[in-house]
Amino acid sequence: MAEPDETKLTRTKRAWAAAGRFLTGAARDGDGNRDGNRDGATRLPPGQHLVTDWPVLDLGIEPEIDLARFRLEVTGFVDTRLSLDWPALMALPQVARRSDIHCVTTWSRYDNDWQGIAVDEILARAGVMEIAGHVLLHGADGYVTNLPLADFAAPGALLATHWQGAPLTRAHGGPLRAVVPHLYFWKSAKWLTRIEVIGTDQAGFWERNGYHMRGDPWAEERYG
Ligand SMILES: Nc1nc2c(c(=O)[nH]1)N[C@H]1C(S)=C(S)[C@@H](COP(=O)(O)O)O[C@H]1N2
Ligand SMILES: [Mo]
Repeated sequence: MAEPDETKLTRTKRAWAAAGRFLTGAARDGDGNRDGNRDGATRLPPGQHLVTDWPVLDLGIEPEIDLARFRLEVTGFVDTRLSLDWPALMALPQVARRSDIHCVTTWSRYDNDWQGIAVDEILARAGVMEIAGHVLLHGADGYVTNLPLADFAAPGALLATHWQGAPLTRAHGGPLRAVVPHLYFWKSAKWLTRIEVIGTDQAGFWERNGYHMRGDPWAEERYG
């Protein structure tokens, strides 16, 4: 990273820390870790059952994304619009995170090992404006989902490229998907191509069709 970006990144992160921006408590997963993993007897949210396979759920269009043409756009209420190609994305710091999946259709899957890029790495590079409060995540299949910025930038969330050590398959949203493990899985957009930073909340696809605007599995925020 060039020096001006480093400076901006540092400045943005410091400003967020000072404002306690992503430490509101709103993104808590139940045990206060905000890592998407509740511990012990309460690890399984109410109304959920465990599975060991990984079901595929989407609207039926599974776009094939050529890495040579891949772009991740960051638009809306940001200081600098980003359009990152695959090498630019890979040049960002990579993280590994383990978390549980909770789907609103009642299945949960424990201990998913993800690799990818921490959300705040991306947001800090774009510079989120003061008026920003939410994001819309856009998938290449036309899917859209909304979530509060604080949930999207929570410590357990990432933009995932790998699952259990292997590149994400196309069916599971490869090459890049959001993973926001402390919310129901419909918030984790597959085939992620655009992060649109917005002010007040706007409903995405499922949210317009009766699903909850936030989707906290421990509060059973299934339907809105
Ligand atoms: N782009 C896109 N992302 C999406 C969806 C979709 O249809 N398109 N479905 C959502 C829903 S409802 C769920 S439960 C999860 C399923 O992810 P999986 O197929 O990897 O289990 O993806 C979410 N992300
Ligand atoms: Mo879902």
